[in-house]
Formats: sequence, structure tokens, C-alpha cells
Amino acid sequence: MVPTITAFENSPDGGQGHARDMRVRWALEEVGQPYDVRLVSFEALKQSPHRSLQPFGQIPTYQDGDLILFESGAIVLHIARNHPGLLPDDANAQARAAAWLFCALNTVEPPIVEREQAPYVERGQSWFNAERLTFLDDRVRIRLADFSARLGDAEWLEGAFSAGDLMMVMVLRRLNGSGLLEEFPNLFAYVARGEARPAFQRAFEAQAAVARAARKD
Ligand code: GTB
Repeated sequence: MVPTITAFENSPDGGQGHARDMRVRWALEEVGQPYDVRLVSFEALKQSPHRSLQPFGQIPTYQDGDLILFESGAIVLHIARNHPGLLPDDANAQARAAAWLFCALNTVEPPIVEREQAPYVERGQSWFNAERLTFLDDRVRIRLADFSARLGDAEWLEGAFSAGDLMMVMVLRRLNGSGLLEEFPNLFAYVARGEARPAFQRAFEAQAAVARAARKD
């Protein structure tokens, strides 16, 4: 029996790999765990069968036997804890890798999402103007500058590639096309290293194939 995850039937990003099923796909590919994908329409997301898996009517979910999980971070950590390949052997290093995963989600991602969403969430509001956009860019820059200083010349955060790197790369690549990552060459290279991993490529291609199929419908 293989785990089943859920993903958008028709992702708004058209296959750029920004929807959060990509994190789970990548983790499963890294550890070599085959999986099934159940595609969900926007309408079905908000109906009770899906809400019984995900209370907020969102993707991704993860089902493996009796275990039903939501929250991409919890799912990636579960995969990492149950398969070799995404956590260091040393217990303290494992804890630090998990801390980086939470850091990606709780410290780095929020200003990136706020910046990304402002143009459509705040459009039409009196305060939404060029100054507000600069302010949001600068809030992202603060996080990038601190993380850049910490990463330095390291290839990955805890020696070998870990679930912490996976989540950090996924969060940072949301800035692709913004020009902000390029201001921090070590972060730009870090994201490129993550995206070059064969497991990332397989996961990316799988979700891009879904988007291509949706375009043909
Ligand atoms: N904290 C949860 C987790 O990490 O699992 C958040 C899950 C979440 O935000 N899911 C989004 C969702 O289902 C999809 S990933 N949204 C539907 C809804 O809330 O009704 C967020 C996302 C969506 C689209 C893009 N994009 O097009 O670029 C990027 C990210």
C-alpha cells in the first residue's frame, strides 16, 4: 500500500511548483517512496469529504493506512522521520534540521507570502501603493539578509541535504522572478542547488504534467 496525497486538479500557478503538494512530492521522491495522487477541484476542496481530511479545505493531505495528515510541514517531517534520507543520523543534528523546517515555515515564509499576496488581496485599498510594496520587499530582504549571513558558503544547513533544506528551498523559490533572491547570490545558488536535485526534478515534472493535462481540458 502506498500513501496517497492530494493536489490541485488545476493549480493556479499553472505548474510552477509553488502549490504545497510540491513539498510533499519532493520529500517522497527524495526517500524513494512511491505515492498516489488524488486531484481535487476547488469546489470539492471545501466540501465535507475533503474537510474531514483537511479542516481548512486545502491541499495537501497525506493518507497512509490509518494515518491522515494535513499541514505540509507535518507531512514532510513525518516522511523524513520514517524513511532514511532526509534527516541526519545524530539526534541533535536531527533536531536542528527540524528547527530549520519550522524556521522556513514560521520565520521566512510569512513575509514572502504577504508580499506575494498584497497585489491581489490589498488591491483597491487606500494604503496599497508603491510605498507599501517597497515596505513588503524590505521585510523580505531582512529575512533574506539574516539567512544569507547564516548560510554563508555552506552547501546545506546541517551537513547533508535535509528536510530543513527542502522546506527552505521551497519557501525561497516562491521569490523566483521577483529579483529579490538575486540580491543574495548564496541564496540564489542554494535554491538552484535544491532545484537541480533529481528528486526535485521528478516531483516538479509530476506536478507540471497535471497542469499540462488541465490546460488540455
Ligand atoms: N499551512 C498549510 C500547509 O502548509 O499545508 C497551507 C495549505 C495551503 O495553503 N494550501 C493551499 C490551498 O489549498 C494551496 S498551497 N488553497 C486553497 C484554499 O485555501 O482554498 C498555496 C499556494 C497556492 C497557489 C500558489 N500559486 O498559484 O502560486 C502558491 C501557493
